[in-house]
Amino acid sequence: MKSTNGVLALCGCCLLFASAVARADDPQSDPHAHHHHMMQGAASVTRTATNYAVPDITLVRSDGTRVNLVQDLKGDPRPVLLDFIYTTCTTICPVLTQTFAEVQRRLGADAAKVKMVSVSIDPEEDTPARLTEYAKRYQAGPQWEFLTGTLEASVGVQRAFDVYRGDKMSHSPVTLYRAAPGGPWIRLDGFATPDALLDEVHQQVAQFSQGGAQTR
Ligand SMILES: [Cu+2]
Repeated sequence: MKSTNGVLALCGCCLLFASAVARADDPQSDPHAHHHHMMQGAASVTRTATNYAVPDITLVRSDGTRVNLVQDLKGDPRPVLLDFIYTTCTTICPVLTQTFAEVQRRLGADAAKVKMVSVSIDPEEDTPARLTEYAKRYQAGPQWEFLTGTLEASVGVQRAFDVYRGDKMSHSPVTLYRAAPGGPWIRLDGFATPDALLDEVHQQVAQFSQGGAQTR
């Protein structure tokens, strides 16, 4: 059962990615070109400003704490990077998570001035303990929280940010960025590079530092 799911997940990701690349780089004769693109993060990224309302949904953080998203995101003045992942994914999610890890590394001490949130789209498998282990694997700092919860809650959050695609096998890479509470979300479809995310974040971090706002 488990291995079957794994195979399906891989195929879903590859098919999805292959079709995305085929659209972007048509004509595309190399059937494995998407793997190269994925490794380099060079596939095209679409950037759009959106007005998603943060859903009033309670999730569970990897440390077991219940977290209401509205309170969590409204009550925090920091810029927010948000993505959706599951820990057993072997295709898209490792790339997204590695990208967040790289952003964290390059921000250095300034990482504390940014909030990073990864929401599991496979909450039944991704227990808080699993997420803790996953976070450790990527050396996630205290500014980066990993959230799970009920399937209903996870789907609700995915719908609120328009990333729900029916099941985890058909997910696509999306990163969301919000500069400040109440502001619009920037949606990056595709594999946003660490450089691209740092570009979004840097100006905000500089302002934030000058304002002397408190960090947690
Ligand atoms: Cu994935």
